[in-house]
Amino acid sequence: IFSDVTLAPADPILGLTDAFKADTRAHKVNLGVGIYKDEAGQTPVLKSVKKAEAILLETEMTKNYLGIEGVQAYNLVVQGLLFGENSHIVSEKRAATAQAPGGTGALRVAAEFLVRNTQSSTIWVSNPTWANHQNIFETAGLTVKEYRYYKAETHDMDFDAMLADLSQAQAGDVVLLHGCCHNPTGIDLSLTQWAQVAQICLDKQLLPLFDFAYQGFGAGIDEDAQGLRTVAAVVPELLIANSFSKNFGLYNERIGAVTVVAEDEKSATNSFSQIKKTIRANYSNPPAHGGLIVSTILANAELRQEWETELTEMRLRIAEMRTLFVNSLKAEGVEQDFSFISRQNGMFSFSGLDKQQVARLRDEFAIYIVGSGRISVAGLTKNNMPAVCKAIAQVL
Ligand code: PLP
Ligand code: TYF
Repeated sequence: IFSDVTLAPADPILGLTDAFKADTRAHKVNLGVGIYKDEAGQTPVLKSVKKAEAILLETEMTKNYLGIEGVQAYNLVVQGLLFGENSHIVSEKRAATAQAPGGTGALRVAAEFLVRNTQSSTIWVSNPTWANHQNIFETAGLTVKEYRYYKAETHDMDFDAMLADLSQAQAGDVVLLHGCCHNPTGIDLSLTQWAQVAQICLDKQLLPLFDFAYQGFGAGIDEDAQGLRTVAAVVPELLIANSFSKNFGLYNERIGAVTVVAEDEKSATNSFSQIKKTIRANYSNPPAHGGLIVSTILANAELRQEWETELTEMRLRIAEMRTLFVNSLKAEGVEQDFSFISRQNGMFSFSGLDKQQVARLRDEFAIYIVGSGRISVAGLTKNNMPAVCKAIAQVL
C-alpha cells in the first residue's frame, strides 16, 4: 500500500529551518521562519506567560476534557481583542468563537465549515500570500484563486489591481484578508482602502475571511484591528481565524481561535453548531493550556498590562531593526533604495532579493531567508546586522 507513496516536497519555510539546523557553520543566521528574537537572539517565554503558568500550576484542579469550543472565558476575551470592548457585534450575540489549535487550525476549521455547509467553494487569496494558505484551503476542498496585491517595481501595494481582481469574484466567493502585518510583504491596507474593500464585499456579496496572526505587531492592539472592525461594521457576515503564536510567544502551545460573525443570533448559533461539528470530526476539542494562559493574562489587570508592555517591546525592537537595516545597508555601500523596509509592518520584509541571491546568501554566507526574498526582520539583532548587510551588499 505504501510503496506507491511519493516523497512530498519540503515545506518552503519549515524545510528551511531543517536546513538551517543541519548547517554546521557557527556564524549562521536564520531569517527564514517568522519567530520573534530578542536582542540576544533568543525567543524566551514572556514574563506575563510565566506568571500565568505559575497561577495555573496552583489553581488547575483537573485535566478533564474541555468542551468542543474550548475554554469559554478564552473565547470571550478573544472577541474583546477582535472587536474591542462594548462591541455591538458581541452584545447582539452575532459572533461565536471556538478555541483552535493555532491560526492554522482555525483557518482549516473555517475552510471546512464553508465547504460542508455553504455554497462558497472559491477563496481568493493575495498574490503573494503565506505559503500555507493554498495548502490549507485546497486540502479542505476550496478552489483557490489569486488577487493581485503587490507591485514589485514600487515595493508597494497595487490596490487598483486588487480591486480589479476582486470585481471578478462571484457572489458567495470568499476573500482571504490579512488583518495586519501582511505575510510576506509587510504591506497593509490603509483605513480608506479597508473601507473600499468592505464596500466591494458588501456590493458583490463576498465573504471576508480574516487571517489575523500579528495583532499588536503593526501599530498596537486596537490600531491593528481597525481594518477588521471597519469591514465588520459594513458586511453582515465574516469569518476570523486569529493566532496568539506571535503576540503571546505561544508558538508551540498551538493557540488561536475561529470566530463566525453572522447576520443575527440565530444564524450565528446555527453556524457555530456546524463549526463545532467540524471540530469534533477533526480533533474533538482543543488542548487547554494555551487558552488558559491567554484568558488568565487578559482577566488580570496587572498581567494584562505586563503583556501589553512586552508586546510593545517586541514591536518597537522590530521597528528599530528596520531603521538600522536600512541605514546599515547604506553604510555597506548599497546604492539601491531600501527605505521601503522601514515602511513595512510586522515581522517580515519583502526584500526584492531574487532566488539566486537568496541561494548565494545561504551557500556563501550561511544566511537563511525564504526563497521569495522574504526576510524575518524579527530575527535581526545588532549583533548579526553587520554580517547580514555585508553579505547582502556582496550578492547585490
Ligand atoms: N497566518 C499567517 C499569515 C501566519 O503568518 C501564521 C504564522 O506564521 C499563521 C496564520 C498561523 O500560525 P499558527 O498556526 O502558528 O498560529
Ligand atoms: O514564517 C512563517 O511564515 C510561518 C511560521 O505551525 C510558522 O510559516 C511555522 C510553524 C507553524 C505556523 C507558522
